[in-house]
Amino acid sequence: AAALAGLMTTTALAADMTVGFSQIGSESGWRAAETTLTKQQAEERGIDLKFADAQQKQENQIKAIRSFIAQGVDAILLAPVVATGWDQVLEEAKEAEIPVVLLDRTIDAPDDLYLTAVTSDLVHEGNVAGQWLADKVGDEQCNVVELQGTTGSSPAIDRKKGFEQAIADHDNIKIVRSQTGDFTRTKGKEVMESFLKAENGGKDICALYAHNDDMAVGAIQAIKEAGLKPGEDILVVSIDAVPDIFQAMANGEANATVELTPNMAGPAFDALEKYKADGTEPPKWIQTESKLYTQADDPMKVYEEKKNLGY
Ligand code: GYE
Repeated sequence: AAALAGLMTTTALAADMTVGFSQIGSESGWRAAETTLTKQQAEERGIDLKFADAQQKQENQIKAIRSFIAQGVDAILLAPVVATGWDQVLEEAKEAEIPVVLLDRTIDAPDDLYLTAVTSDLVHEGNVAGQWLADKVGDEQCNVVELQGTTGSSPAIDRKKGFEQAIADHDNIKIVRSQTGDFTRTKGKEVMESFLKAENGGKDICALYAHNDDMAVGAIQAIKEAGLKPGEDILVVSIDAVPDIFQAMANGEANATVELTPNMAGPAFDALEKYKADGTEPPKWIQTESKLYTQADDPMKVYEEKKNLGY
């Protein structure tokens, strides 16, 4: 009887909850780590995870959400590639009484269309990056080039806003060029090449602010190919704290990064399990921490630690 009971429990656990996950894609090392950790957490918790990769297209995310609704999943995780255009499909999820949890990005929609959003304070991340640069350059003239994240995404909008807030009182610091690199290494390199050409071969550029480390790593390659020293001739500050930026810091080629945890699924699954168990509504925003890392923080030690965290 005990053995059978044990079997029953295991079976029951396996069917505990079915969750559909509409993931943006794998545009960055950070996003790939988020996917790995989400799958690991689902496995550990006996959650049946239905995974859909949208290749960074909103229409694919909307299709995936509709398919999850049709399958009658218990809950949906959504990392929304852009901030607008979700109302209709989230209304359909609400109609079907399927709770939606947003991961790592927010949307411009009434907050009764989602259970909670698990994200960092994206404006604060931009603030921290801008403050670091202001402290670093003091009163020196500093022309900045900016690699923005995906156009229309909440991180691109908010990280820009936060950085501009932080440098607003420093007339010596100016953003002279700003363009999207779509959060990827390839595009980050390409756009940085155009910035270098447009700015006297890069001699007039004091610093790069990249909305994520992957674009910064691509840009570092471009700066080296232009015969300049990243991290010295052109300061490099970015966001995510993925392992490779610590490798660059150890080489003196990057200066600072603001950490974004890839473990958004932990708090998301906690909130969903509680909501399912006793109807407890979580807060509409579950905020994850942001921490500044610089070359002074033993980058190779951090690199080794990060390498075991799903990257
Ligand atoms: O910084 C970047 C990914 O949505 C905040 O998306 C996230 C961003 C992250 O492409 O690496």
